[in-house]
Amino acid sequence: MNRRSVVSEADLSRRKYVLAAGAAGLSVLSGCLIGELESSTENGTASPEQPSAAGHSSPELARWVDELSRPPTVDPVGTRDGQPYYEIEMRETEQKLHRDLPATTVWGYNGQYPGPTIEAQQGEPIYVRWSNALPDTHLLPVDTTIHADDVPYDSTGVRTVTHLHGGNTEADSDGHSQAWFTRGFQQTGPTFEKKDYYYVNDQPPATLWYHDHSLGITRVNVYAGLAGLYLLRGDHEQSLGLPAGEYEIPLVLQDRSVNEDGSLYYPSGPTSQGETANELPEPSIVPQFYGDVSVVNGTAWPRLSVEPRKYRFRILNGANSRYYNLELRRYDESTGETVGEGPVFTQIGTDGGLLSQPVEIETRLELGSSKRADVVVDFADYAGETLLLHNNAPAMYRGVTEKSDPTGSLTDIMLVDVDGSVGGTDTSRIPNSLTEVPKLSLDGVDNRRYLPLVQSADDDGRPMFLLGTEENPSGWRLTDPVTESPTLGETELWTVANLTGMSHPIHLHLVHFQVLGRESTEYDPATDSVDPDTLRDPDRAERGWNDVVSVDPGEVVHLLAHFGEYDGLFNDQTGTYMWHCHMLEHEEHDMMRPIEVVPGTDTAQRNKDSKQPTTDG
Ligand SMILES: [Cu+2]
Repeated sequence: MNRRSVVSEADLSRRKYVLAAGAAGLSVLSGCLIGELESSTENGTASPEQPSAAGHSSPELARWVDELSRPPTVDPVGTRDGQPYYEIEMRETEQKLHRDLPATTVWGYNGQYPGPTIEAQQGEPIYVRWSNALPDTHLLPVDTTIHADDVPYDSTGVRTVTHLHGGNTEADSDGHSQAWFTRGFQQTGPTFEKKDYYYVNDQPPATLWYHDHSLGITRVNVYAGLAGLYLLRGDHEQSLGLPAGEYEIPLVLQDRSVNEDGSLYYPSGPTSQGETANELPEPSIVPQFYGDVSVVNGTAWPRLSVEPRKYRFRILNGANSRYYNLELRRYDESTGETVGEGPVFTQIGTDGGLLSQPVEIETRLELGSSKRADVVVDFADYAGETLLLHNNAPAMYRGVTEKSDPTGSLTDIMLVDVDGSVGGTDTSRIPNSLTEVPKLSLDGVDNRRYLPLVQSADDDGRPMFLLGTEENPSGWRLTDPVTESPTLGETELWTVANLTGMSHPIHLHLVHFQVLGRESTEYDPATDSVDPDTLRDPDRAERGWNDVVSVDPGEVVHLLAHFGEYDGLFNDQTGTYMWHCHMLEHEEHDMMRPIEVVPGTDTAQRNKDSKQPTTDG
């Protein structure tokens, strides 16, 4: 069942109100919206020929002329304390994104875009030295007013810091946004602690990824190419018989805009998007970014050849702002038309690891920015056919504004050619039972928080989104005092209420949470209790460990998060982490807040008792 099909009338009336409020500020981006406010929020499939949000159109590129490439895996360079030690250097490089485009200057980990895949094993810690060999100045427009009090924009060198997204990681290795460093560690940010990051890998096997998280320039650092996958594997998971080796393929989905000379295009401000704006800084941050070129694993509109058998795909939404809502469709390449349904996605895992049971995705696979899906697709019935990986998520996802979306959908993502015959016998399988996912329950909750997502404006009158609390529903800035200080060993209920005009993918560092359920923003934390029986259930594919949750406009999502080891899974950590919207333009301005995990009274004993787990979840 698609949870979105069960929105009450009350939801809808409330939704109109909040959307009207939220849309006002968005007009800076997309011009006149008011006539569209009453239109339905159903997804439409817009023409892919529409220009990008920035009023910039990338050159016409022939589709499906380049093969999909697979990011290489990276080997350790040695050991440290008996554990694998990696050195991964960020540097500028030139890379062909498309046959007909000149090479594009990108930034890549080890000079590769996307970065090389780190393959780690559950229970085996690794060290990584992320080093910075980037040029003195940025490749893309940088708005020096964003966190201007905390960021030395006038100093030489590009600031970077790498966050392992989904890692249950010690705070000093988490990639705090102010733990940045410049080339050769010449200059370091106020929370910088160490050069060699330590990943304990004491969590269920999962599809993690790493990316830049540097304060004020995360959006442009990631856009320049600083992102890669981190696959945490486990003995149990590897014994399941899932498709493996050449039949396991990562798909890093991104949208980009390019210029005729092949260079990356990123808008220097909303004024360059064709709107009238007040006097804005130059460059100025844009509220959202939507590119008009689909890039998968660093190649524009690629095609992939598969055998008619099962494949495992590790799909990451690595886009700055864009949502993807995916399905495979039969495709007639001579007409460019889709001609029927293709194979379904069988989802076996989400952000934090395997689901307990496989889930057939009956509608579409929704991925907000930074969300991962571990899926199996069986191409056996499609021998000799061509399939299109099709997206119908508009920009400004699930807001009324999506109908006036100036970018349209980026509908065509990737082409899949299914060979006429299978190379060998397909012995892979999808077991009915994948793992045990211990349940977090409302009964075990020690502390509750109400966290509204709200729209605001900055001193220049630019729209911005903030995270609030029950005490301050109008929202906090990033550098306001810490308001979320969970105690190690405790379980919390986080009630996230979206009072803005579009969906936001909300990400917590450190912990993986479970989605208890959803209701409308009629919910009042002062008077209403949370009754699981009256909530809309989480999507079936959400019933595992998540670190990103999509919160639609007018919607409240109740999350259960346990801080520390839980039922033999995860590990105890204290210190400062972040939580934020993962639309990078939102995170930067200013939809990000600290989490300070504080020790509990029995923490010392728990640390003494904790052991490396021998099972994977
Ligand atoms: Cu957001």
